[in-house]
Amino acid sequence: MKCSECNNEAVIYLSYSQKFLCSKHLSRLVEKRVGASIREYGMIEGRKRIGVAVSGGKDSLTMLYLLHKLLGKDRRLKLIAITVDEGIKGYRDVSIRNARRLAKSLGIEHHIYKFTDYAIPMDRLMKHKKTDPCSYCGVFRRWILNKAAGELKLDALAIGHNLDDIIQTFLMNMMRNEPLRIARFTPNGGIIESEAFVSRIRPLFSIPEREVMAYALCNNIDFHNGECPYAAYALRNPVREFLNNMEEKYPGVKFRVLNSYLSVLKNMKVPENLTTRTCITCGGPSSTEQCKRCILLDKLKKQMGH
Ligand code: Q46
Ligand code: ZN
Ligand code: ZN
Repeated sequence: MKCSECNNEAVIYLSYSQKFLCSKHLSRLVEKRVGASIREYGMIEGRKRIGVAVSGGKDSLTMLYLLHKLLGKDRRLKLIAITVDEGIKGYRDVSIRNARRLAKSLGIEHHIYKFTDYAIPMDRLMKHKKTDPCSYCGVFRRWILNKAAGELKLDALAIGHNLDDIIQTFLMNMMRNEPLRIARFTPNGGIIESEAFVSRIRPLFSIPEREVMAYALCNNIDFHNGECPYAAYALRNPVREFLNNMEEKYPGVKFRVLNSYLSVLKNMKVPENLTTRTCITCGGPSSTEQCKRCILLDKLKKQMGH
């Protein structure tokens, strides 16, 4: 098939716009849309030091590549890549190499923060606990990223969530009746996120997963394609499947869900009683006396006999 915009061979068909696109035109579309999202949501306005969370997978490396391409020439800005090493052998140790390679080739400073230093490595933890790895992992990773943001004096932290991730999370938060989480998971920091937490920006929020994948392949981004051995998303998998089936039957449905989500966000009221305190153990921000990471860590250490 030929590209709908030129005579080149097409690499992807976009059913929502009924277009075939070649590598050049797909790249142009993605870059234009990401640039527009960054501007529309003021993701870098007034910010100088932008952290980029890179795991080494396709989304985060595409995000690093794109941010460098779109913003790299702006001398007022500094991009700093951060990888969290959760201590998962055969998975994260491999993907870290991809992250390191790309950061190095783009000339971007790269820092690695390890669970071994601030939490319990996932491989060790999973020898004792067999349930719900991602909830432990998520609490520790969030704490570490916030600590990294403080140490590296970041004004914002870019997270590589694509359109599919965003709408899956939106539906999951509705299914769990977690309206506050909907408010927190925004393209540009959370409307209820306290100032004690670094603002998270999501430059890929309007790019469907398959377009991120196509962009990475077309631009020779050398990403790690493995899956975490503990990826046990009980709810995410059926939600992903449901949305993919809907998109196949009704092209454009994913964008419509995204737009509903953005409208809901605009109309959400900010709760007033969300005060931030200081964790008595680590000194980090917390809504309770001790932060979630420290509570978990104490509990796990006791259970694991430390
Ligand atoms: S690393 Fe950690 Fe993920 Fe593995 S244990 Fe779950 S949250 S799946 S991105
Ligand atoms: Zn073309
Ligand atoms: Zn703490």
